[in-house]
Amino acid sequence: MPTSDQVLTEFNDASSEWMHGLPGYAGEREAHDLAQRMHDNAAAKKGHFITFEGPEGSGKSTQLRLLSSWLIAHGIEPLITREPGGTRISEQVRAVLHNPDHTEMTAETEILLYSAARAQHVAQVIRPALESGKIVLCDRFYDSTYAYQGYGRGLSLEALRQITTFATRGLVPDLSLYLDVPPEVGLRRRETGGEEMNRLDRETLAFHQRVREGYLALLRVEPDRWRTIDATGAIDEVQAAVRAAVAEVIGQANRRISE
Ligand code: ATM
Repeated sequence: MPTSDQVLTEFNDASSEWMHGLPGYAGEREAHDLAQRMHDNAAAKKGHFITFEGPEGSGKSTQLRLLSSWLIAHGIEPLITREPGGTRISEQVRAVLHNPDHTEMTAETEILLYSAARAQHVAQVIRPALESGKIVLCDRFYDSTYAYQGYGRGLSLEALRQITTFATRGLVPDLSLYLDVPPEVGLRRRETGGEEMNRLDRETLAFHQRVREGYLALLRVEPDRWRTIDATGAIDEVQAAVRAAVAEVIGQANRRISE
């Protein structure tokens, strides 16, 4: 039995002997669906991939850290990582992307750089961690690309989907938490929080409103993968909602595995 990684590699080579030898092989679409299911199963049986999404100032990084401490207290050592970043190469790409002086960067360059950082991150850090059974907590993932570059910048969602699938080789989070705050509240928190303002923070309020609408559209398309957390409340209230969502999803997956 090939591993899930081998299946996806083989799928990428349409002339592969192995793919044509698949039981019940009826064409590219079916082979792709089968490869995807095997991939999903492998991920579900081993690690759990949880992503944190939301506008600036939603407090997702703080919530991620608090969740991590809670998991550690329960004997679970998660892998904490972030996008763009998480590897030596991807952190360098992050510095290029977020440098406020890089005002000449085009939207196309921006999406390709985010995707390049992601490809390295998935291959070097996320996929190996999931395959070794870790819970991976990631501060932003590809939904940020759809929200910021797709809805915010107005790039073609179909083009973004293709680039993203190529970069991640089809990896999908098991659970995505959307920490929701109105953009004006988030930007105000960011400005007064003392953190350095990056190139995207300096975008207009209208841009950040489009980003939020983008997230809400993504939630409507895949309601099972998402949980919305109201992030306007106190830190511990938000954390309680985060823990409840994570416990529910990990519990469901564990029940599936033991059945
Ligand atoms: P934080 O690390 O503060 O979440 O900032 C990352 C920034 O990168 C955030 N900007 N703002 N404002 C969103 C942006 N981003 C994208 O535009 N596309 C992406 O694919 C990712 C991962 C992040």
